[in-house]
Amino acid sequence: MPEGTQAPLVGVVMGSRSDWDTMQHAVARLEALGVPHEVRVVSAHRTPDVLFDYAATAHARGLRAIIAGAGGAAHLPGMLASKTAVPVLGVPVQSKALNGMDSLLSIVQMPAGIPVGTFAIGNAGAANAGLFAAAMLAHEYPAIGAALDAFRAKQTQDVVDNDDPRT
Ligand code: RP5
Repeated sequence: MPEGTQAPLVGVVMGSRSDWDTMQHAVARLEALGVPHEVRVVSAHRTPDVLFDYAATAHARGLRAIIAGAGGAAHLPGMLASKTAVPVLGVPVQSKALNGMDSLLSIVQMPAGIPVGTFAIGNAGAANAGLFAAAMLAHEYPAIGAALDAFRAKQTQDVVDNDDPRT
């Protein structure tokens, strides 16, 4: 669903434009499942005031989840979670220097009281964050639930139909 045709339910944010190669996989899943969403660059370090405003207004704007991707000193997901009770799904971007271990540990080691749901490093984490956000919405939005069920059924069938790795 293209941005702007319906009020976004999921915000996809990332610390830098350089994170898009990874975060596009979250957006692709949301688009495929018809989840209204928006996409923004919001940096914890370069635009902290934008981060605070994004988090402070997220609930009132109707966001039900925020998918936040960042790399290196990946403070974006945790800082968003510190400013809003809207669930934050953190995606560790695979950094060049440390292969994303820095990103993963920065996102996952939150203090008790401020939860961030942390996903795998890189493309798989981004894709799964998109699927997870859709699952969070599936009960309340049956069309999203049906799209998710269809995706999973097709995924399963594709494996069954291609079970000989030599062909
Ligand atoms: C983080 O620093 C971003 O999330 C990105 O993964 C990393 C590098 O950013 P750039 O220098 O490529 O803009 O804040």
